[in-house]
Amino acid sequence: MKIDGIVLREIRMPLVRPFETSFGRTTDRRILLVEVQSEGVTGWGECTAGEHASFSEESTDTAWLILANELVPALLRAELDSSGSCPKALSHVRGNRMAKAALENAVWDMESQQLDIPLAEMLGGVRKKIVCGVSVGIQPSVEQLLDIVEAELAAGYQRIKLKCKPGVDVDLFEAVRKRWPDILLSCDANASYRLKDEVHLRDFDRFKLLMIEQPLWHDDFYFHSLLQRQLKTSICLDESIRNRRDALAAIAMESCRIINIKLGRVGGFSEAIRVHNVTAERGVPVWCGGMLETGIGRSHNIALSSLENFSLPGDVSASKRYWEEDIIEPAVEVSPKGEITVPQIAGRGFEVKRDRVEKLTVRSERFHARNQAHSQVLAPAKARA
Ligand code: OSB
Ligand code: MG
Repeated sequence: MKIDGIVLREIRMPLVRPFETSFGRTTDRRILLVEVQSEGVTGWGECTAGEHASFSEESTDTAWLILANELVPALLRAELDSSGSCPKALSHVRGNRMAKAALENAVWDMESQQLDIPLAEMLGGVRKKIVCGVSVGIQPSVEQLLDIVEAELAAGYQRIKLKCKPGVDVDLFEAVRKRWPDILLSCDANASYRLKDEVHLRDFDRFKLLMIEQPLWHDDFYFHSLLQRQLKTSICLDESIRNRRDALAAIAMESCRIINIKLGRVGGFSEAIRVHNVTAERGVPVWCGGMLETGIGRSHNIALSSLENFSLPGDVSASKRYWEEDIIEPAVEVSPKGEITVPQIAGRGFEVKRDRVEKLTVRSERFHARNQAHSQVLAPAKARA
């Protein structure tokens, strides 16, 4: 597999509405995109690191640094025989999984086009349609939350996940359950509770939630296992699961009964497939998480969600929930039944709108294969401001 060049770029895009979690509020995204070029074909990757190192240790800026200084040069030096050999080529760098995923996923994207098969098929996907849920951020009032839930249910979404934190939890569940007693409902605490909250978390059981996502520390298994014993509601781990071994540990310790797989958080498609396979073998259902991605990351999430054990509705939803205008064509759409059709054409199945990407770019850097000379191209000062 011959890689001719790699381009890193940062684009800026405002969200259609702010997204608030227990760790902060996002209004404008700074997104790092990776382009891998090989024999006339371009594969795209999207880094899911946030603007701040709050969800994980990575941010847009740390990912840029590690890609430019370590990962891109290493990949250009490596002799790859397939996308699956990327992790080995990058293994001398510890952590930085979101940066690695952006690069590795671009290679998968590229290879699926060269092999002329759908990306989903290349990953081993079997589902023709994926089931969609939504993640609803913390709202200024319960009334506003109810309006959003009503609109999402009317749009067909099959599961509603409410972001919560200490002080913003049971009131929301009570209001939503009163109006919709039977919907699939879950919550995501993003690591905001502590062991002293155990009695309070036990009280969540009365809302018949499908799961409580990451109630305790972002890096914990043991205390989640103690908590899970005290709860009827299933715990789902997100932040804690970085790789297949973590999934094995969490399952063995009974820290959770459901796992959320995020491509960036586990370091790319290769590790995501390994986590998927080990959960499938052990009968633990999974679903695909989201990180406010543009259409590039979104299309990769769709391909991943086509694997067999993605049996619960994921956080992969329509482009228009996040963007006025996405950077892919067509935009990701969700049917009135709350499903996305997995593209059956070669590659990711959505064209990247290059003109739009160029317009949104605030910085870019190009790396060439042979001598690794690279050029830095800055957008006009106006775009950067
Ligand atoms: O924990 O799932 C999370 C967004 C940013 C950081 C963490 C999370 C999220 C989401 C967004 O829930 C889900 C989406 O992209 O639709
Ligand atoms: Mg989560």
